[in-house]
Amino acid sequence: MIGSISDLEVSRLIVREYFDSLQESLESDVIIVGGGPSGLVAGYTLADQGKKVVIMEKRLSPGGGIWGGGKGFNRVVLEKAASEILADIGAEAAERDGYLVISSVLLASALIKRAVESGVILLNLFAIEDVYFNEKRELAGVVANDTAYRQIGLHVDPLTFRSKLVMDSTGHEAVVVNCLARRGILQLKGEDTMNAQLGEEGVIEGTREVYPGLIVTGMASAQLFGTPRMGPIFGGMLLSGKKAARIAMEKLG
Ligand code: 48F
Repeated sequence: MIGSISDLEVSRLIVREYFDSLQESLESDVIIVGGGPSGLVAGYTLADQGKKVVIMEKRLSPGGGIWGGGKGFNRVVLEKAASEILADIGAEAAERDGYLVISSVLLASALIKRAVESGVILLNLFAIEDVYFNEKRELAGVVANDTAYRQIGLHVDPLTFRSKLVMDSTGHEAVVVNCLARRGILQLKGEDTMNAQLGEEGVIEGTREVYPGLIVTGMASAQLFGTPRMGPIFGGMLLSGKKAARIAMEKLG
């Protein structure tokens, strides 16, 4: 027997639980814009160390470019350097010809599960459209709207969320970096042509604080610094998330 159900109580539980965590998310240590591989790894690594982290993802499902594997074939490849991260998230990969190969569905879902269970507040259907500067002109938050309003072109004003640090983890779109670039604060080079070796090295190297309060991760760093794209190899993205979390911890103390 499933027991007796009150439709109203179902609605009440959803509204109460959701708005409690929305209220919590208004002020945090780190807002990570984009729930792809680099953002998810950075998120749970910081939350594990007691930081209050909010990940804002414009789509319904976090996971970014992982789901699509290569050309929609649902497998991704990682360098062995990422094996500790895979063990930590409980996702087993097969070792093949010196690389790790894993189902893209397993990798995406294991990263999402790990992030949510670490205490990250994950807000999906949140599209970041601008940034917030404090009086010292440091980046200190983001301006978020509902993905659906943006898609249908409704004029609805966004809300502001404050944080000590912001990460641009929006991949190829480099949304936060573009907010600064269109004001002439940062110069965007645009990612270079495909080369997995140089691309992976470039992404890790380019993961850093690029403006007071702003750390770039993953492909957003390639967009900013003009390093190559790399296709469906993901070790660099996971390690970029780890590096970003290390930089954030140094800044937050
Ligand atoms: O693109 P994405 O997976 O970022 P990443 O961590 O990883 C890149 C790889 O997936 C792949 C690659 C691998 O070798 O080249 O591309 O750098 O995830 C970025 C996430 O940001 C979300 C987007 O939906 C995706 O899930 N996003 C993009 N724009 C916004 C956003 C926005 N305005 N607001 C919130 N989220």
